[in-house]
Amino acid sequence: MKVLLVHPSTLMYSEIFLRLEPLGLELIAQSVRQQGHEVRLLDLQVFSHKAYFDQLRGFRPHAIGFSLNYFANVPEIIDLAISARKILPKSFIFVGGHSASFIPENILEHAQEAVDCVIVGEGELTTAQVLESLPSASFKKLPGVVAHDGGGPKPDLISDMNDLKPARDLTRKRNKYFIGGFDPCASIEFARGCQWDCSFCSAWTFYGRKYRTVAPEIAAENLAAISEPNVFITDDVAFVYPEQGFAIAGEIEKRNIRKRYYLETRADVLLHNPDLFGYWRKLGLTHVFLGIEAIDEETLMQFRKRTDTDRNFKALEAARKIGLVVALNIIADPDWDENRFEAVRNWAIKVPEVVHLTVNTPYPGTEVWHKETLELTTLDYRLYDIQHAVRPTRLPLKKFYEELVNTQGVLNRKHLGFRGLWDVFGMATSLTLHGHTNFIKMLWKFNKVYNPERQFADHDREIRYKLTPPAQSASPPTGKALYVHRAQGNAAK
Ligand code: B12
Ligand code: SF4
Repeated sequence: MKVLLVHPSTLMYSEIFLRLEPLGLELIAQSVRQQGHEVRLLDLQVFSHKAYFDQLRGFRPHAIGFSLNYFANVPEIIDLAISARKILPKSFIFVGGHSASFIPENILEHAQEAVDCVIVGEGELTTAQVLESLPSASFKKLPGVVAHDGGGPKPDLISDMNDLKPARDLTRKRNKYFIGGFDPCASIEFARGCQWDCSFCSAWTFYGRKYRTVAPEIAAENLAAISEPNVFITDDVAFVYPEQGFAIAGEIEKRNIRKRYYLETRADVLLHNPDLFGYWRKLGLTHVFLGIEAIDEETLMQFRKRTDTDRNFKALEAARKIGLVVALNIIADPDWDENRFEAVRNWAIKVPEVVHLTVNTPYPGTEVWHKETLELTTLDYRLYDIQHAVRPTRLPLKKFYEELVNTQGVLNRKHLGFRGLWDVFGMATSLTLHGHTNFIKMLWKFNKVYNPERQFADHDREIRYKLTPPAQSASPPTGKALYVHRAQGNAAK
């Protein structure tokens, strides 16, 4: 069978900082290829819609799968599926991915007969099973499948992550993938899932609070197979088990692998393991993203972050001592007024870390989505990208965007101050000489992309597909009721 796997376009707001390889889709491509199917992967972050239509007409796939990790991409994917159905009426069309897993029925409803099924949860196993069962309708009973007139039970989590290998050879123009100065950059997975349960996050509901790791030798082998000099580790929280971090580091040293690494982890994981992060610093870890989220206790409690400001600030100190560049995120609440934005600006300017500011956005799949008090001002999927306010703002909406963009601009310029400019200029010159221009293009795009007028105007666009708001309930679902997979957790307390 000929199979085309498609990743949607980037959204402007994230494109300026990074564009990362579609690792999930590469893993699915590999598992399907192992079944003997002929697979092509098209990443619309890099290629145009014209390339998509060329593939439909030239390759004429029997099955077309879309990766829907982000709600903001729902309208684009529905439209692409509808076009595919018109051009290839007999092809099997399916959708999967992180966000798709929380709203499968809504996707089927929007797309009508253009989408045959949604595959919820991890896609490697189920996709291969579904394609294997075609053309019979028995796929509708498989675990993880949601179809128009049927569906199987919740899927199980994949039991062994060591067998998973991404088909990196299927992504073309790989030099387009970058994150900041990591240009070009590949992605790798050392672990899946998260044991914590922050109220605004869907990582734990997707993976059921289970943390699974790749064996150290396999992780190092996978790393050695990457040709790019820079690597983004996709784990939601890297090195929850420090012994895994030490063992992978040992294997890297043994194999003399030399690369630069960027990873995400929690402040308390870093704080408890300075030796581990120091070891990784020596091996090439330079950038760490810490999910700090707030600079006051009350908000951290409200997010159920299970850490406190003291530990967060101590973690920042520890990272500075190790010599890591730390990027952190603060969540701006629609309830913020000018004073609150100013307080965050003042704090962020003083600390040496790279500070990002995003908007508190309730998502399907998170606990806050089901809160009784949830009031939404828009059901436009495209605005659920954490750069727009989808709940009522205390300030007039336009003023809220002015404060937000002004604060983001101040934070961005902070890193382009004298010392920053010097570093960036040096890095930019070296990257230009080496022909890597993604990062340089990004530096000049900020004002074009982050613009309060534009963000405000985004609310007036015509809405063709509407997000379904959560059902109001006196006892909203919590904990395991929110899991995508069958419960198997090893949750953190
Ligand atoms: C890299 C990344 C990005 C990259 C995307 C790169 C890319 N091309 O995929 C960028 C930077 C663009 C990005 C942006 C954002 N991201 Co992001 N991102 C991640 C991250 C860290 C890793 C993704 C990854 O590669 N995972 C590893 C692969 C193997 O997993 P996967 O992609 O989920 O694929 C599996 C399944 O989803 C499924 N699947 C995927 N595709 C398909 C397709 C088919 C057909 C099928 C059947 C199955 C299937 O099977 C795969 C294998 O099991 C995840 C966290 C994480 N650990 O997953 C967050 C994460 C997915 N992002 C998240 C968020 C919130 C965002 C942003 C809103 C904000 C932000 N600052 O991160 C923006 C949204 C942009 C937008 N368009 O609206 C959230 C969840 C989003 C949600 N609920 O909608 C996550 C879970 C992080 C978190 N803990 O909150 N992100
Ligand atoms: S620790 Fe991070 S990944 Fe885990 S639930 Fe909280 S925000 Fe999500």
